[in-house]
Amino acid sequence: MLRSVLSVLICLLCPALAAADPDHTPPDPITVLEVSTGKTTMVVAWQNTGDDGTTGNAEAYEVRRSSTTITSRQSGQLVASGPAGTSGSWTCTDYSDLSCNSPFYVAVFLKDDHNNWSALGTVVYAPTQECNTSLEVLCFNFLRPETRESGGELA
Ligand SMILES: [Ca+2]
Repeated sequence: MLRSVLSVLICLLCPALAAADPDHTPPDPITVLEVSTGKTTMVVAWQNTGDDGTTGNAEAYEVRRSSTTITSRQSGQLVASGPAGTSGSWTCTDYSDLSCNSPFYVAVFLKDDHNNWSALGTVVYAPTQECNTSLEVLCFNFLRPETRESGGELA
């Protein structure tokens, strides 16, 4: 009798025990990051890490941009956010209406479903092109050599 009562109590504690041991492992930093620019446009593409390091799938991304270098998640301006792609997949975002011939630094961060944010990864310096060019860029025609080799697609 006592044993069965104890086992019921233990089972009742199971969810509480699980909740007491939340996920403390953030996604790995985004280090595979490619940025290209046109006169007033920018393409930011990155390879997603995971929920725990590179394992599992992260929940959401943030693209941060600044005219000076980015040293932490808070030091860049939030310019885009959305659901993270699966681990190892690429996500591409693009931007328009930027000032030509202007300095931009870009970094991407991922968070998991326990609000653990990835540390700072690669920061890319990507100034927009000269004002006398007509070159513009879009995710649509941003194809990476490694994606073509693997047959993968942009997320
Ligand atoms: Ca995690």
